[in-house]
Amino acid sequence: MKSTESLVYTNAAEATTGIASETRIAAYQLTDYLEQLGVEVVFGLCGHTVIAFLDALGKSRIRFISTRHEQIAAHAADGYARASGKPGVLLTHLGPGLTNATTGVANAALDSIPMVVFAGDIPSHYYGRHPHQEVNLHMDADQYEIYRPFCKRVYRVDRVQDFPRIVERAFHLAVSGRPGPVLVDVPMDIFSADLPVGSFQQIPTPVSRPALDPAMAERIARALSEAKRPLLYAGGGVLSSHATAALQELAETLEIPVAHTLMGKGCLKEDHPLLLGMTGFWGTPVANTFCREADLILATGTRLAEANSSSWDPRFTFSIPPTRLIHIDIDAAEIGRNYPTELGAVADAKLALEAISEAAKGRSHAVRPGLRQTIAAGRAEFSSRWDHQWSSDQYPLRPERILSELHKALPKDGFIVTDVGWNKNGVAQQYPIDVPGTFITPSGLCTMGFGPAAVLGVKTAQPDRAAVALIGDGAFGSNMSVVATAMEANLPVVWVVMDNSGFGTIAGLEAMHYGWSFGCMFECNGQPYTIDYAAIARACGARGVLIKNASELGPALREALASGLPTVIQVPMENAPTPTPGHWNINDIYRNGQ
Ligand SMILES: Cc1ncc(C[n+]2csc(CCOP(=O)(O)OP(=O)(O)O)c2C)c(N)n1
Repeated sequence: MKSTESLVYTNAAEATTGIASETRIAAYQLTDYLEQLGVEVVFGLCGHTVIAFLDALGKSRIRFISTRHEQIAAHAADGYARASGKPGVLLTHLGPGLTNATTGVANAALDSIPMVVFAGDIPSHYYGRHPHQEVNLHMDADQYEIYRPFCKRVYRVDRVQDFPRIVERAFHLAVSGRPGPVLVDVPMDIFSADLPVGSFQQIPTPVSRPALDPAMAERIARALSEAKRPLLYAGGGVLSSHATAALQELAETLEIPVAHTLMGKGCLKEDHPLLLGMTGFWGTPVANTFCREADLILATGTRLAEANSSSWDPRFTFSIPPTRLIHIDIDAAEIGRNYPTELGAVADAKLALEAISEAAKGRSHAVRPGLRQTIAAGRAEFSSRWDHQWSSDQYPLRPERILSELHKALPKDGFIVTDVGWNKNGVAQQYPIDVPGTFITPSGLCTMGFGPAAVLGVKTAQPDRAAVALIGDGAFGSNMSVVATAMEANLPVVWVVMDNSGFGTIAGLEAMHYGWSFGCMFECNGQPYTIDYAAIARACGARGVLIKNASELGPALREALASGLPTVIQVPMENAPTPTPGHWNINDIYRNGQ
């Protein structure tokens, strides 16, 4: 670690005016401040607009993880935030750097992940002259506006005096209320400008989370205790606010079954007798049925999104009304948006569920004979449709066999990071998650390319725990430079590439409606085109293993996890769809014209 003390010097202008205040270049004061905030890592990619900041970072205690594409850096910062509980920090160049990162930042935004994005910008004295690499065809000096639709706030720092306040605001906003990304767009001359020493002083104020008022907690507890068929519905907010223990207590106190969203997976241990599973298109039949037949649902930390709600079609998942809905969320905008809601409350999920659970103690509830047996039977019936595949010796492998080998090899507290495709849907539906927060997946934006990159951030945050990215070959192929970054940053992650030589999920969807998979499979001269991903990994200096027989996968996974080196395990796999017990309205829209 190099000292930054030598960088403190007296501003020349002030020296001539005789004012003795010391100044120091903003970029160095910024990194000191980030250290003070507890920032331990910045993910990013360089450009001429940010090298002043890079110099300061290099001389600080903060780690800089340099990726080969800004989208990777953004997903890695997102994964870091999910696994650490702290905001991810991203650094990008202007123009193409800023636009490359948009997908990753938007993905974080739609999953309510806290992130602060520092983007270099053109020198402020060139506003209006359309300098090198500026996006400016609509308005002068407004490229930061590209981030407006998905950031909680976009700041451009026009005066160096405002820099400390804006950075403090960015960290405050990223983590408070409904978390999300905030952009701090920094004209490159601002990084290099002088500021009085000590300008970055204000630390974001600790903000208490909104609680549920006791009268409301009593009212909700009473409504749940009096309902005939109540149901607790848990979203990602239950996990991010660490409300799983409170959820379990409430469920057990009033003997209420629990269903969850994609991001709510892990809200109860997989073998909990009141756990129904995920709802929606890729959910489980028993979860959909219980939701549809409930007379009262308490939904917490969810936006009742389309995929989890079977496109809001009352025949499949939720039938509200006649089901009554009570909805608790940190964001008032989510309440009442998709369903008529009897009662809404803006509150932190943990505080709310704790209060309701407390208010529920000692209350009687309707007797529901056979509830646990009905749940167990429903779950067993569904798993009987596919659990024989968990031991299938077929080659190319059945996807379920890949899940079973992963489940055996991965420690319980290991992370399973998915992408989109069979991996996300199959894990959400069929893979037992017992430790909350170990399932990391892109939900809102469902970005192909998330998993291979996010796992880098997960491992950075939790270096002592295993981190496996279970991803399709489409996702891995979209940006294979993650392997180079893992090597450079010494991140021994494992990518399990489920290789079906195509964008399998979409190929299957097209085949179902149109009888072929035009534009979805990987082909060269009309023949299936496969890539030796394992060889690519080896070319990067990492480990690469091609699975040639189903029995090789278990040992390969264990070796990879023990190796201490980044490893790509390429698993040829049948393109078999996940069951879809719910509904997705797209299937009503396709029309075949031939
Ligand atoms: C960036 C992006 N582009 C396109 C899509 C649409 N999409 C959804 S699933 C999918 C296929 C993913 O293929 P692969 O990673 O091989 O997984 P598989 O479906 O074969 O399991 C695509 C292209 C997306 N979600 N994200």
